[in-house]
Amino acid sequence: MFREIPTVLTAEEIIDKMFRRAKKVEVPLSRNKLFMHRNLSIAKIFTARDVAVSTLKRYVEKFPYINKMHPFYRSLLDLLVDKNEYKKSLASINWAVGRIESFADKYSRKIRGAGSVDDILKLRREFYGRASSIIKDIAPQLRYLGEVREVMKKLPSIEPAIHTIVIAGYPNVGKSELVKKLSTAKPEIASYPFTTKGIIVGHMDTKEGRIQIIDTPGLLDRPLEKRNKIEKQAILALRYLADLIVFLLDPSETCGYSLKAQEKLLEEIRADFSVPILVVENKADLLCRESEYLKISAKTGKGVDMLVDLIMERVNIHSQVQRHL
Ligand SMILES: Nc1nc2c(ncn2[C@@H]2O[C@H](COP(=O)(O)OP(=O)(O)OP(=O)(O)O)[C@@H](O)[C@H]2O)c(=O)[nH]1
Ligand SMILES: [Mg+2]
Repeated sequence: MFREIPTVLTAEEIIDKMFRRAKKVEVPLSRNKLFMHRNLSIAKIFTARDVAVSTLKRYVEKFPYINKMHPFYRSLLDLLVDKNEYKKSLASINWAVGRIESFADKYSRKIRGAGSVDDILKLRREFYGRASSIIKDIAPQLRYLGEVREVMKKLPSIEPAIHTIVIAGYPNVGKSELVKKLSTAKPEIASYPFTTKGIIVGHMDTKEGRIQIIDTPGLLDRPLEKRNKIEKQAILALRYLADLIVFLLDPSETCGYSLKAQEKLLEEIRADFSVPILVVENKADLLCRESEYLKISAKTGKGVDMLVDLIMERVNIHSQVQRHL
């Protein structure tokens, strides 16, 4: 989705590109020196203008409008970039385009009326100076857009229209291990908490079509205002994407957190989200307690087939409800 955003050049790079192209411009030789210099300088000015304008316009066109995005992306970007700064940067770039165009017009007109080669060369240099300083003025905005691009490039590619299962739970309970078993995603798995730092998307191909499986960063049981940016991404996935939440508990407590704390988080999630929740106990190879929940081991694969059946049951019910709506 965000792959089309072009690399953002620095102000210096744009200026270099502008002059490099202008330098190559040639016009047919003519005995009328004044006429020839006029044509040459105007052609150079227009080339410099075209390079700057096309480079900058592309940014304005290709950087997406945050307000037109799916609410998940809108909220995610709100969390990860300064939306006002982003909008202002694009507006400044648009402003620069207008200024460069109008200076190009003005100086080409002046050159047409110039009476000597010296005047023509002076006017051309003046245009170059003006255009360069406009581009230098927007150097911070170009730098900021470059940073936003890096953030956008790393955003997960979500398809909001397809059925989506979000895997949630405390840190280190085995969410990523499960997502890896269930889907095409290859998340990092490690024996310490907060391994997953963003939303990771995988797919599962089923009879009902493609399903999205989303790995989320671990959540601690604490109020939203205390949550860090990493945890907040998990909350956004639950809020905007989940058709079903698979909530993983780790009764072995090898994750480093008590089962009690994990269950408290589960209750909070039940209270905060009106999405169906499937509670699953992981690490059954280490500990299997008596409870009403499905027991699996994401590591050995035990019980994972059963989990897939349960997920498919929910997907079928959901699809039927949707068909009747
Ligand atoms: N014995 C056993 N270990 C498991 C099982 N599932 C996961 N683990 C281990 O638990 C540790 C954490 O697994 P992850 O999948 O990274 O956990 P996570 O919930 O994604 O963790 P965060 O991304 O930090 O929130 C890793 O060392 C896994 O190998 C399981 O079923 N049995
Ligand atoms: Mg993880």
